[in-house]
Amino acid sequence: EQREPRVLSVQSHVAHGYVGNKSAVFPLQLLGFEADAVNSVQFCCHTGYPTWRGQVLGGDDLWGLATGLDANGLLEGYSHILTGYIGSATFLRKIVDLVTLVKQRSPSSVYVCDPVLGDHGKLYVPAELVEIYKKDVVPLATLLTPNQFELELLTDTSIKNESDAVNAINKLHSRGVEQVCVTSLDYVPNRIVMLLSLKGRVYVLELPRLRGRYTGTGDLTAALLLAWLSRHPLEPALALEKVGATLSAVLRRTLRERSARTIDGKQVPPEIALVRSKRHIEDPPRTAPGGDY
Ligand code: PLP
Ligand code: PXL
Repeated sequence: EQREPRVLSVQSHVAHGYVGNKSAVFPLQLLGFEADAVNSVQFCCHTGYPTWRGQVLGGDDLWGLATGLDANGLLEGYSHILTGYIGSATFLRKIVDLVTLVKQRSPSSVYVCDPVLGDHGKLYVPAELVEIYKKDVVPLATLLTPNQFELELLTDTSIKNESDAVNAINKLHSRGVEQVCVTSLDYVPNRIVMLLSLKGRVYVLELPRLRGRYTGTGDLTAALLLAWLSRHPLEPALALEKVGATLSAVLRRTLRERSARTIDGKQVPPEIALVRSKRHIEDPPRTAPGGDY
């Protein structure tokens, strides 16, 4: 019996824009996954805007939804659980319990953990989350998708080249994580390097670094990796290439068609052009796009 792929995605909700579940659910659905979304926070927009308001959910809120799903027998159908941005320590501690419970109910489920902590030297979650990730969350992950800064924090290392990155990745493998994908290494000028390490092999993908900064790309990357690694379990290089092709296409379209806005005196980067990129999500461009950045 072929099991329908079904993801439990626990991430942020924003009314406006594309981060967290808003950045992950649409691509997952386009790629054929049922996506059940649980929100870790509910904000008007992401935290890069001058004003952001809303609610940060706590552990009890998460546990209410989890036990409700379980009471209906609904934790049994998950092929994957995906977690991203989490805004409180109580919520993250309950994630440990939720992943453990999903693994009991769906023994073959895969846990994809995007350990969202910050970027480029800046934490954007409460500092106490770092230790909880390190000690309790990382060891549960099947696939972990840190950016460079998150990899450094989780392994207490400093990364200046590929060999540093591979050593850090191996520390994570030694803690039981089967698959690690570092989504944005910075050591090659004008490039974003992605490293995917699994089954004793390391796959490298380099993408041109685009002008400007975007938010939500890490969330999109984790969702795309989940989808393509699941669809091509024996061809990780192909999966990585498809992820990179879609990511580049989305960012190029964003750069071409949208510009930063000044809101209340603050520059806010454009939201990623996710909906308009529908075709490039369903069918990643075959040749790595080059040139016209
Ligand atoms: N820009 C590009 C081209 C990327 O591929 C990525 C990685 O997914 C990012 C930006 C975002 O990286 P980070 O996870 O550090 O936000
Ligand atoms: O993309 C990470 C992210 C997720 N969720 C919220 C955010 C951000 C980054 O700013 O603000 C609410």
